[in-house]
Amino acid sequence: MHPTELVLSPRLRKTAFEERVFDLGVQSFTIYNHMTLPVSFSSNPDSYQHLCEHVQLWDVAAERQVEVVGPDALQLVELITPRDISKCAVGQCVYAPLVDDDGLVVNDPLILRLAEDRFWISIADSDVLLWVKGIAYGRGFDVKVFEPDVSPLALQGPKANDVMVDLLGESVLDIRFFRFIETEIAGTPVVLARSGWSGQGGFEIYLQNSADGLALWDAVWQAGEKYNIRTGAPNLIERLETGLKSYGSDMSHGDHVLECGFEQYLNVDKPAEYMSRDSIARVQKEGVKRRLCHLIAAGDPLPGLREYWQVIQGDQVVGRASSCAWSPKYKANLLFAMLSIDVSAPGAEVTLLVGGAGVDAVVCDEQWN
Ligand code: THG
Repeated sequence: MHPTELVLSPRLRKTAFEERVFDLGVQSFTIYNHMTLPVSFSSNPDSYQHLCEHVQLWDVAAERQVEVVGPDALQLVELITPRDISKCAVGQCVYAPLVDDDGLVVNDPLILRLAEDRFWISIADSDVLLWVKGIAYGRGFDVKVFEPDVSPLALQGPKANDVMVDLLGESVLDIRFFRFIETEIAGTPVVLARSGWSGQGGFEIYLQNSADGLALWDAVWQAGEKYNIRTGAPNLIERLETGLKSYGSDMSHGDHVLECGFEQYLNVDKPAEYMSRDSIARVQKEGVKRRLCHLIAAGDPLPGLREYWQVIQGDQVVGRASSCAWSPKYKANLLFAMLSIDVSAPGAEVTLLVGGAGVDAVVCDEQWN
């Protein structure tokens, strides 16, 4: 790797929590939705171990919100996803891929329903605001589409419940998975959801006024001190073990929604109009040519990826690997890879090309079996 420096200027938006992230010794950032997103404060294995045993507070403000509000809000949100949003209750969030008219994945956000006619699309890394504004204008919808001043913090790990109970009382445990309430922490209004980008459980706290960012951070941090709270970031090892795919790496606008393993999040026969209906029906009929798969490669830890690794079988290129980490739980390298459909069944043996060298790998199911 070539160590280099990221220049921070106003064009690279800062988060509401940046000062604390620097105070706590951030080691690296990535860029996400034109903002900084902390990546590491210690080694990946060290942070993974802590996340699985204790509790971490993450600055995930780069998960921006696109607010859609107004009489046509539901119609607009229905149009951009094959998931049935009419079934999403006020106070609920759903994981709903955004899909264009060619069936290609535009983003894979959570969608929160704040009121019958008000949604937050909590986005991964792509310019959803411009996409949705364009559709609203083109269709003449009676809605407002804008980016509100909202910054999510994630509190993740087995002790997240203890921290939140100390802050807000036992009743926070009544919030079910993927539900949220509106409340206050340290005198600042927040949306508090049972969600987060790890399999370790916890909450997401949506700050609604950047000026209160440090006060909110400090209040949660103080409550976490007796539970050995640390900061951290979405963890590569943990997300591979849990099976969380990252938009822009594992799938992107080049991939059809039916190739990405999203079936359980789609309601392709939903009553509402949506722009990917015809493309999805066509690909369902023809069958998909590729599929996002889980791969295991035994042996020593492989390096990180700067670009996709080719996956071959014999002398044929059969896919691309996009994420890789050595898992302490499975004692092997776990990978996500988009593979040709004829090598996508569990048990298929393939070869990864890592810096010119061949590494054996086996396709497995979504539980890494
Ligand atoms: N939280 C919030 N916004 C986000 C993310 C987040 N925006 C960007 C990105 N992450 C969106 N992608 C995902 C992908 C998976 C999940 C959440 C956001 C997730 N999946 C669970 C799983 O796969 O086990 C559960 C999905 C379900 O059952 O519906 O949590 O993290 N605010």
